[in-house]
Amino acid sequence: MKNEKSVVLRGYQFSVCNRIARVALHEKGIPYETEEIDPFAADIPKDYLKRHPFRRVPVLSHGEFDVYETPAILRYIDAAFEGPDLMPVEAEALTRVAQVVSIVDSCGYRPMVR
Ligand SMILES: N[C@@H](CCC(=O)N[C@@H](CS)C(=O)NCC(=O)O)C(=O)O
Repeated sequence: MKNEKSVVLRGYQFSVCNRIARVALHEKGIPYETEEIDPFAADIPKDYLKRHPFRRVPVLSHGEFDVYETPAILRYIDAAFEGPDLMPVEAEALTRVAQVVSIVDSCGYRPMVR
């Protein structure tokens, strides 16, 4: 790791987005803590809603830095920490990754998850 600030992933055990962030953290070899947040609960903790005003999961915190939206979380994990690169550098491969992520976001999430 480039620095030793604590890493906390706040998410929901059944969330595919949370799982994606966990896979990225494991691939990079980043030690982290977790906090269970049920985004469907009526009583989501107020301090969580300061980190994610849209009441979704996950949120990654690294020291004082909070980020939500899974693609942004993955971008941060890849850029801020040492370890194997999560994204290819070659233009066509990088573009295919973006295409597949977009397809799954646009067309896969609802039928496969909801
Ligand atoms: N675009 C967001 C989507 C986050 C999202 O929708 N997460 C789901 C769990 S996978 C959630 O919190 N759902 C709660 C709800 O729909 O109220 C991201 O990429 O992180």
